[in-house]
Order: sequence, then C-alpha cells, then structure tokens
Amino acid sequence: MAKKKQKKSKKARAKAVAKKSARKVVKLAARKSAKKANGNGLPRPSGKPYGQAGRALDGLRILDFTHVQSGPTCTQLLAYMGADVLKVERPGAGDITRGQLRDVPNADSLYFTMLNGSKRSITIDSKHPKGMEILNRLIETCDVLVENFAPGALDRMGLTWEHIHKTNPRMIVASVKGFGPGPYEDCKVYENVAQCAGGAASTTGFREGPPLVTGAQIGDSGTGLHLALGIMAALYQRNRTGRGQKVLCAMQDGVLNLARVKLRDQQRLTHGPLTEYSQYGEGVPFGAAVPRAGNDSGGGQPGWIVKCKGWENDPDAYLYFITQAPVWGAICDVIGEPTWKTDPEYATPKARLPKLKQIFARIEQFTMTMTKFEAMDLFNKYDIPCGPILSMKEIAEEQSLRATGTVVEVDHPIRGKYLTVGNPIKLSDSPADVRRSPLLGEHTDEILKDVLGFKAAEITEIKNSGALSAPPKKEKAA
Ligand code: CAO
Repeated sequence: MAKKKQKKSKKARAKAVAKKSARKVVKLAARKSAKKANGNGLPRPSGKPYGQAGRALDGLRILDFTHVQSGPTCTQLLAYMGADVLKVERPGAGDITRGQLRDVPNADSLYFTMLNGSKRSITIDSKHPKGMEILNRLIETCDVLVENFAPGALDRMGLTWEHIHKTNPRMIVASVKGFGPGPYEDCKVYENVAQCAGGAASTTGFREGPPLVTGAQIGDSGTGLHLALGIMAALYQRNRTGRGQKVLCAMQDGVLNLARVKLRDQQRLTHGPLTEYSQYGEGVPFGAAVPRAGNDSGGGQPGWIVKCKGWENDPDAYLYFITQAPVWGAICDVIGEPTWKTDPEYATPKARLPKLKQIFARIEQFTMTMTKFEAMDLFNKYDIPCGPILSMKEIAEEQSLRATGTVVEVDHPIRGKYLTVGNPIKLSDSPADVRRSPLLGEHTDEILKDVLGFKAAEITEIKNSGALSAPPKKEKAA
C-alpha cells in the first residue's frame, strides 16, 4: 500500500544524503518528516479542493469471497468508498444470485447487480490446485478477505486462519455467519432466520397475529454494515500493531443489536407494564415477554399510522404521525380539538397514554381529508413529526434521492439501465464511486496481469490448466 512507497522513498532519500555526513542525515530526515507530518504523525492537510483528493479507501484491496446478500452489501459499500474489490467467483456459475429472480432473460439479476456494483470479478476454482496457487498470491497482495460461506467452507478450501495469517500476517479476515459460537454455530442461515433468531420477528407485527419479518434486510444488509465497521476498526488497529485479525459478525447478533430497544423493554417489564404500548391503554395485560406492538412508536413519543385521502384504493395512502409532547398544543389546534390543550384528561403525556387509540382515531379523521403529502406539508409547518408511507414506486421516482446519489441509475451492457442504491453514507471529501456490477469473470485477465503481474504466456498457461473455468460436465450414463 501507500505506506510501502513512502518507506521506499524515505530509504532512497537517506541513501543520497548519507554520502555527505551521517549527522546531516539525521538532521535532514528529522526536519523533513516534521514538515510532512505536521507534528502529529499525520500528513499535512491536502491543498486539493474537497472531493478531489481521491476516495477514502483508495489503496485498500479486498479479496471478496462473498455471495448472496450479507457479505456483498459490506464489500459494495467499501467499493463505493474507493476500495479495489476483487470478487472471486466459481467458474461457470458465479454468485448464485446472478441467476436468481431474473427479470431479463440471460442478464444478471437485479438481486446480483444491486449488491455488487463497483467491484471487479475474477473466476477461480478454489478446488483446483492452480486455482489455490492464484488465491494464495491474492492473499499475499490484498488487505482484507471477506467471506460469508457456510460455517467451515473456507477451512475446507484450505484457507484456514492459520494459513492466511502465515501467508500474509497483515491480512484481516472478515466473516459473516448466521450464529456466533454456541449451539447453532454450524447452521446455515438466511435473512428471515436471523430476523427470527435475533428477536426482531417476535416483536414485529400485531399482537393478535403471528410474528412478522420486516422488509428491511436487517439480517443480511444489517450484518454487512456491522462487518464493514469491524473491518474499518481492524484496519485502524493494524496501523499500530502491523498485524491482521479475524472479524466475525453473526447475523443473530446484528439483528439483536438493531432490536436492542426490545431487550430494554423486556427488562422494563419486570417493573410494570409498558405504558407507551397501546395494549396498556386497551387494558390488555402483558405476558412474560415483550409483545408485538403493531405500529406503536418505540420511544416515549407515541405514534401510529393513520389513513389519508385515497386509502380505499391506494395501499400506501397513509401517514406516520407522532404525538410529540412539545407540539401537543399545535396538534390540538390543527386537528380542531383546542380544548385538549388544557383538559386534564388530555393535557399531559401521562394522561394521554390510556387514550392513544381514541386520540389517533381523531387524528385520522382529520388526515383522511387530505393526501399524505398535503398532510406532511401542513404538519411540518408546526414542527409536528410525521412521515408519508412511501411506496417503492414513489422512492424510485423521487428526484431528491437521485440528486443526493442515494438512488443511482447505472448502465449495464446486457440488461441496460437499472436503478441501484448508492452510498447512504455521505463523505464530504470522498464522492461515492457507484458503477455497474461486473459480468462473471469480466476482470479475470486484468487482475492476473495488473494485480498479480502475470505475463501473457503465464495467463494462457493458467487458463489451460482449467483453474479458471468450469470443470467439464460429466457425461450421463446411457
Ligand atoms: N470455487 C470452488 N468452489 C467454491 C467457490 C469457488 N470459487 N466458491 C465457493 N465454493 C464452494 C465452497 O467451497 C462450498 O463448498 P463445500 O460445501 O463443498 O465446502 C460451496 O461452494 C459454498 O458453500 P455454502 O455452503 O456457503 O453455500 P450454500 O449455497 O449451500 O449456502 C448460505 C448459502 C448463505 C446459507 C451459507 O453460505 C451461509 O450460511 N452463510 C453464512 C450466513 C450468511 O451469510 N447468510 C446470508 C445469506 S443472504 O440471505
């Protein structure tokens, strides 16, 4: 990485100066490094305008062994921030999602394209000896290996932590697994399993109904985000220690981290009912575990989803409305219930708790007279927190999300233009690099040549070995 270069030029400088006198060398080097390092070990602030000093993760190289959703989310984010992400795929097949939920014949699915933008793809058969040789070369040159295979799969390939650490002591090995060490550590896990095992499903949905999973992929994408943070922390520590480490994110843990307020409520239950849950106002007793709370808002500011104009035909004509205490007076005025401001039955948050159902019914009577957008405009004039229920169609068409780069249109050579979610993390000096996903093995030659330094004849030899192509199909017995 860049550090190596720095070291080299420092050495070269020192050599030249050594010709004059040893003492002078020390003095010069000290003066130069002080000037360069700005006194705190960091380089002096760049003079380049913001956004023109490269990307945050320029120089970082990732060996991306991920598939499906959780791992790819992580590496895509790192790629958006400038990392060179080399996605290793099984020859012939690639990431299984390339062919899942296909909407355009013979084109990589949106499932794949929206999770693998800005990466390069190389096909390597990890079960072929030559393939393993190339993987080892990649391990030597990359900074981080990211994987989310089923438990034990990486070891079965021969890529144990011991082997990787010996090959490249600086390498960080980052893994997503369904569960951490314990009774379920060997289990394969998909999104909804994690939502259930992490406590989210038991606390989502309506009390009268079964547990529900959410549309937001908190198990997969949520854990991918956790992993990205772990990788960044490990890289930072590597700056001090010079060595890599293992980073493990279990999907169960990631979901629980996102559902932590429900574990909070579990403990509160031992001290009495959860008064902000509408169940309390309805006089329904609480059981031993945190119940499903429908659309109740999680915090101390009660909220609910109310109908808006057109709800009869439009499944998304709704508004989330929060009866935030500081704007209670404004709410009463706007909905036409000014007496609720002083009526002791309504005037305080505590007095309102048992009546939330009735209060939201009154608010809904009002919001049903206007569209969700009209309601949003009106309530925001009074600083009343609320939000329209946006459909994915509305989000896809929302121009402000395009303007910020949160929704990006990219062009793909086979499927044509498609929308993807850009970087939701905005860095003021590192513009997001959102490019289309690679075709299977699109960058195989490029990576062998530019990253590993193989000559054309060597590349041909590697290809002839069969390490980069799908093994020939066995003929069926007649
Ligand atoms: N060359 C040769 N073989 C390859 C290869 C390559 N380039 N890349 C992968 N493989 C092989 C692996 O070696 C492994 O083979 P073995 O089982 O013989 O060792 C196999 O392909 C992949 O294994 P897998 O068990 O990970 O894949 P799966 O489809 O059976 O399971 C999943 C998928 C997601 C359930 C599992 O990977 C898993 O539990 N991952 C951890 C949790 C996770 O990330 N879940 C989120 C998934 S998104 O909803």
